[in-house]
Amino acid sequence: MPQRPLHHQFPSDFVWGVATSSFQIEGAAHEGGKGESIWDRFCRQPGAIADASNGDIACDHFHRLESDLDLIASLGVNCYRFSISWPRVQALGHGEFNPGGLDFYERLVDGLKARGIRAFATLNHWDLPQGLQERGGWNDRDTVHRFVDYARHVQARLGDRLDGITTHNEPWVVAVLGHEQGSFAPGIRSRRTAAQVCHHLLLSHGLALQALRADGAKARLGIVLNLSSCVPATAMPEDIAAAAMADARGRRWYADPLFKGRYPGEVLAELGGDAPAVQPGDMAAIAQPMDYLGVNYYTRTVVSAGGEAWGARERGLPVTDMDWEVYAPGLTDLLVLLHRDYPGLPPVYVTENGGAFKDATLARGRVQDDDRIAYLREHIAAVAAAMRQGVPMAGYMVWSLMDNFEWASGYLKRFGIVHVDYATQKRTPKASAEWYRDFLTAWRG
Ligand code: GBH
Repeated sequence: MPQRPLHHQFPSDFVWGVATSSFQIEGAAHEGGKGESIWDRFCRQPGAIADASNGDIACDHFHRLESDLDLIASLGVNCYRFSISWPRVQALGHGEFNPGGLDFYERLVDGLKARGIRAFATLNHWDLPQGLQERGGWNDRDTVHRFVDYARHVQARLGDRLDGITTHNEPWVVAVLGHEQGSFAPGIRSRRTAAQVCHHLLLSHGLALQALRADGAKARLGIVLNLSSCVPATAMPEDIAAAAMADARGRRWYADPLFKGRYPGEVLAELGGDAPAVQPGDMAAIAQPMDYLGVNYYTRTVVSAGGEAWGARERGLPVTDMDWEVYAPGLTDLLVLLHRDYPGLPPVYVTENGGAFKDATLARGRVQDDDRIAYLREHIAAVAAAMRQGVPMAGYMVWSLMDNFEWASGYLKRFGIVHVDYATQKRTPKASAEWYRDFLTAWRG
């Protein structure tokens, strides 16, 4: 059956955005009373960041707010997803809130409103105050309560103007990359710590939702998970079982507590003595009803019982500059799976989707990133396909507005639809930005 043009497959109230995070773009790492974050600290660890860079300047967004707001508006999006730097708001993560710590974000939110753009704020996109890390960080249960205080402080100032508040971005990354593999801040390597950190992240999400609602929340409240569709490498029963286990560890470990109030038993069994300490009432707190679920999707995961011997590139599959496979049907599969597994699933936003591509070269003032355009078009079509299968899709946001600090990859990987020349901080919309703008113009009709 022939489909209508892609832009006609989305309702008029669909949310279209671009996304960023504080540490990756703001810079101004030591200004206005901002405290140190665990990422500021981690970047100083030799070998932690591929190009030995840091977030001190990044995209200098903190000093370029007005022109960056105009840049966002020029794309024709109706939503901007950003994150708030906790140590900018409360230097140590405990004690005094920084006077003026939210001024920058108030200017940002007001600037979005003035341009008719929805504001989706994430409270924790990984840049925990170092002052809390010194007290045990996310492994310490007290951090849960510090997070709730911080969330309430943000809502008290900005809640009347925010359309969405996301508690955490990708708890899997914080737990597993930050505390089990140690490749991200704070660089800890302990499966037991990772499991406890994960529980505290989820608990702080639930308790924050309760507190924000008790305070009269106006914004929609939710969480953002990084999810992937897990497929077995072959039809062998061992590979099928391994894929199911990978799905349990990466998806259900997060979504089951949120939507069913329990951790998947097979993962608890696998963790054994490393399973998190859970207090009475924790699981009910985690399972607060949410106004939306945010899903970050980049690639699928091919799983074999013997572990992944071959990467996607070696298998000859199309990959991005991160070596992540380009596989748009995986997004449809994932969304349909979520809808099937969790009856009453709230509206779903794809809160991040995009790719790093080798497009650093500006030829005659242009970046012709056709691979990124194809990636975005295919994945937007995958969202439409999920919608046709009944998944309650509410929005789609491109990662990222502009090239930025790509965590352990430093500035070597470029995810932006806008090119950033770091020497001059000049922003140049890539062909993909023009494509997105034209697509949105057509959608608006
Ligand atoms: C997001 O993390 C972050 O929210 C964002 O800040 C970041 O800039 C962006 O993605 C791009 O990295 O290693 O082949 O198995 C995404 C993290 C990416 C982690 C995909 C799991 C699996 C790919 N996830 N990754 S692979």
